[in-house]
Amino acid sequence: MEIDAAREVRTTCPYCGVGCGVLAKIAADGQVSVRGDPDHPANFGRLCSKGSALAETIDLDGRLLHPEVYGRRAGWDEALDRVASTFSQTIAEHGPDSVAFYVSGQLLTEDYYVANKLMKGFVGSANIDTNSRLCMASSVAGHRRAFGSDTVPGTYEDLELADLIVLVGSNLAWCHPVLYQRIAAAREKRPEMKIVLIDPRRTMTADIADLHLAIAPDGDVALFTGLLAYLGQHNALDRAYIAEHTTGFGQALFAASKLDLAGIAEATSLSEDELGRFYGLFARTEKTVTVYSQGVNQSSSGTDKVNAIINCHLATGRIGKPGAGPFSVTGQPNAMGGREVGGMANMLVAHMEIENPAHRARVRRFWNAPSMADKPGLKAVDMFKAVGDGRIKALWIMATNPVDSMPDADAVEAAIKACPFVVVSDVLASTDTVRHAHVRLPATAWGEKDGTVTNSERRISRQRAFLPTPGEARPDWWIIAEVGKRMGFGEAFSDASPAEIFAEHAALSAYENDGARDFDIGAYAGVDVEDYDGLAPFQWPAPSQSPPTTTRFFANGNFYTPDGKARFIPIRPATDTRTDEKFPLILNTGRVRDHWHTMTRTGKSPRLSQHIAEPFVEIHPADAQRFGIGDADIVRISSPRGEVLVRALVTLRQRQGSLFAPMHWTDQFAAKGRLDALTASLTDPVSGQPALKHVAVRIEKFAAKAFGFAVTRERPASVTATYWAVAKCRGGWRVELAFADDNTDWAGFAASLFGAPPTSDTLAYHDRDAGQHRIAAFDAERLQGALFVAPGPVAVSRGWAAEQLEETHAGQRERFRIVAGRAGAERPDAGATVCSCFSIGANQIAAAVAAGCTTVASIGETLKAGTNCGSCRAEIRVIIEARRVQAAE
Ligand SMILES: Nc1nc2c(c(=O)[nH]1)N[C@H]1C(S)=C(S)[C@@H](COP(=O)(O)OP(=O)(O)OC[C@H]3O[C@@H](n4cnc5c(=O)[nH]c(N)nc54)[C@H](O)[C@@H]3O)O[C@H]1N2
Ligand SMILES: Nc1nc2c(c(=O)[nH]1)N[C@H]1C(S)=C(S)[C@@H](COP(=O)(O)OP(=O)(O)OC[C@H]3O[C@@H](n4cnc5c(=O)[nH]c(N)nc54)[C@H](O)[C@@H]3O)O[C@H]1N2
Ligand code: SF4
Ligand SMILES: [Mo]
Repeated sequence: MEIDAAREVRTTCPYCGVGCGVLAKIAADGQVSVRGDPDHPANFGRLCSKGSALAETIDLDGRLLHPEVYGRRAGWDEALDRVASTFSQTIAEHGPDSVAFYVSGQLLTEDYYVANKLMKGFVGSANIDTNSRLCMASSVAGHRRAFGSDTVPGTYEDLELADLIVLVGSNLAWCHPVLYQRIAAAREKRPEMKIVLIDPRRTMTADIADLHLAIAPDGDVALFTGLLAYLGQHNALDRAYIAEHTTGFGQALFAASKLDLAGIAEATSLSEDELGRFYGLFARTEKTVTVYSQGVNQSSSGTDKVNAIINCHLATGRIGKPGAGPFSVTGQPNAMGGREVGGMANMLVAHMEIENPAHRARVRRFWNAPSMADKPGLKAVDMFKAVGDGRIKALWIMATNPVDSMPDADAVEAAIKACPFVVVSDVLASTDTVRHAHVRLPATAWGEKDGTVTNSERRISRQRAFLPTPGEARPDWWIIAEVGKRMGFGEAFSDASPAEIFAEHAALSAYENDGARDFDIGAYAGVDVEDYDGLAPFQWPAPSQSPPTTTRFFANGNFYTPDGKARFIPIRPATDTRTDEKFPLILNTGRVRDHWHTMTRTGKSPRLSQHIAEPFVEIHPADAQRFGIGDADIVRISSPRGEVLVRALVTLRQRQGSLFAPMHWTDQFAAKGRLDALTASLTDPVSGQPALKHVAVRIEKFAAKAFGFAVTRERPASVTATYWAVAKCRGGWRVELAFADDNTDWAGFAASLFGAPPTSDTLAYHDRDAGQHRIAAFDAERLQGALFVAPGPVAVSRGWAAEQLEETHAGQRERFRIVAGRAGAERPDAGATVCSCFSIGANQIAAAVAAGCTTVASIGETLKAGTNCGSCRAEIRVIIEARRVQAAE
């Protein structure tokens, strides 16, 4: 496409479900810069660390730029014909359920719509499922059980209007940072606003909480059924709302009364006093919003957790009112859009139901579909089992990396490897999933493609292209439509642009609707290319007739059940012990501030890679002692399915008996960091969502003979160490290392790691008795690589070592300083990066505190830290607090 370089293009961030507006600009020299869109109603100009670093992630390094068929470059015609003919042939021989699509909440709505249409209306199977199964499925199921529809009742403004925000299983400070900042700003204006955090770990989000309940893993059902009983006992019910707009209250209350307060205290491992404080606060605060995320959804009781929460809101009539409601926040940029197009195997498009014959008939009419799916398809975990046992013979994966992100990931990888025909559409040439594809299809990436996404508050925004299309990459919707055409469905897949697809999607949402379905954007059914280009962010519902008077749902009932009433779901707390003698600890998994999922994007950014540069596990000091683990040791975590090697981080933020490890590291970035090799395919019985936060494991110290740390100019081609992890830094790469065996040839190892030209000068220091080795190689004045080896975790400053890659080293003195492994006295070690925007480390902040800065604002004035995106403000506050405690001791 033609790109107007002088213009700032209005688009939407491709990361989380907050859905922030972004202004992207290309300067005359081609340099791209981004800033928050001040006019976007999700962020009003703010961006978090990931959004701010978007320009660092759009280079073409590692991109898949041409179609490939069986490992060789092919033209689009050949690749598309091959996909279409193999799918058609498989369907002809084995029936429509022998093929499957596994798609993603990172597809745009238009891509998602076309994929779903092809599978459910034309292939005639519902075997299309999505990574949203791992993410939002329990919320969807809970909404449908209670409301008769998958409706998020509230809006972001409610978070600012609330007097009490309850955050359940959500690390908002790191995972929805701009929402967190909106709450922090609102609370600064209204300090009386209260925040309760319910999370087994003391996360950075605890920084803003008045009360942190370090709940036992999966204690949430007991906690919220207990709350319902408490509301009943303390006359805190909205009896009029219950009578007029709901059914089933009596049974729900009866079920909730199974445990007394002592029983709840035991099931949640919270004290009766803590419970009393939380319950009392909830009971007396009318304007309460309960925000929940993966600590709720990713559980074998996920749907019950959702309904236990919703029950409390229905019982108090706190739903769809300004400042009150249950609020499931979405993870991916288009998790919500995927739900609108019915992207899951048990849904139909436009919030219709696949089990409902009238709905199926309506969609068939609208699409003029030859073979509508007539039953739900396989949900993700079952889908990959069917791939593994040969029932699915052709699989197309789009915009997701299941070899890393599916539970029991080694089994998923084996299934993919065994599948006769695997197609992967991706933007990268090499991911842990792409490596197994028979056909690789190059998709256009963020900044190159056009479409829409829907955020957590049902707001639809445009993603707009501002970069030229690289190589032969094509948008996902085009790729899918071309395959549809080649399978013989030309007429149905003739839409020539995202605008046309969006108009069709909008028309279907209004088709025979008349207020019977929540999702209605009929007002946009007539958009043309020009309207679509200028489309401003809008919230649904947006029906074509009467414009809605409110963007919230259910304040006055009108639920999407046959009788218009909400359903209370009777929920009984149940206990479930997964640990045993062999696997005595519970592994909890999740995210870190500056990485996104399998690091395909954030791993490219030096700024984002510095905050946390290797896979780790958080362990409580008592557990560390029990299992003989020291801080910074390398540890092996094992489950019955697999193992990983990660760095131990001993911390009181972790609960005793539990571990926490992030999901981000893959074979591309670490020797053995694929966390989902450990997780189980145990799922919630209603939603099919896997229980990714509660896995029985054991931990042991990895007996390393030596530890190492290196910086290298080029990315190491291969690393012959038992443990390694690479992270991008400004001048090259940082490499963490540990070795199971004695090594005598450190010079040889260094040479293979650095890949330095033979002309380079090498400087080495060896103290064999002490097990200390340091080797640096220089090419002219530039450092090619430096390796530091020690018998224990290497104590060299990472930031300082990485900086040496960017400096010139003409004199022997500077070169020796590297081999000495010490920053010069005039250059104190900045410490671990806290503020990614300005590269400010923990030691610098601590020094500023020692020099008299006692607030986050004064740190900002002195160091600039925390003054751009603000994502690190919670961490800065923690450092200030820690210093204060030290000073007081
Ligand atoms: N930086 C960053 N942000 C992201 C993403 C990312 O990869 N990186 N991904 C996006 C996506 S797709 C998603 S889905 C969201 C996820 O956003 P979040 O759900 O906020 O993130 P998680 O870290 O997965 O898990 C949240 C918390 O649940 C807690 N938890 C675990 N078990 C329980 C439990 O039994 N009960 C309770 N109450 N809490 C529990 C964990 O300790 C963890 O702190 O983040 C989005 N934003
Ligand atoms: N243990 C554990 N596992 C988890 C979770 C957890 O908390 N714990 N969380 C789960 C959740 S909530 C989620 S959402 C998943 C996320 O897991 P994944 O979806 O597997 O993670 P991503 O790294 O986002 O993968 C996106 C892929 O799409 C590619 N891509 C990017 N843009 C485009 C595009 O425009 N078109 C195409 N075709 N490809 C593109 C990227 O290169 C990348 O390969 O992980 C789940 N797995
Ligand atoms: S909060 Fe951050 S990651 Fe999420 S949409 Fe906004 S800028 Fe992007
Ligand atoms: Mo997610």
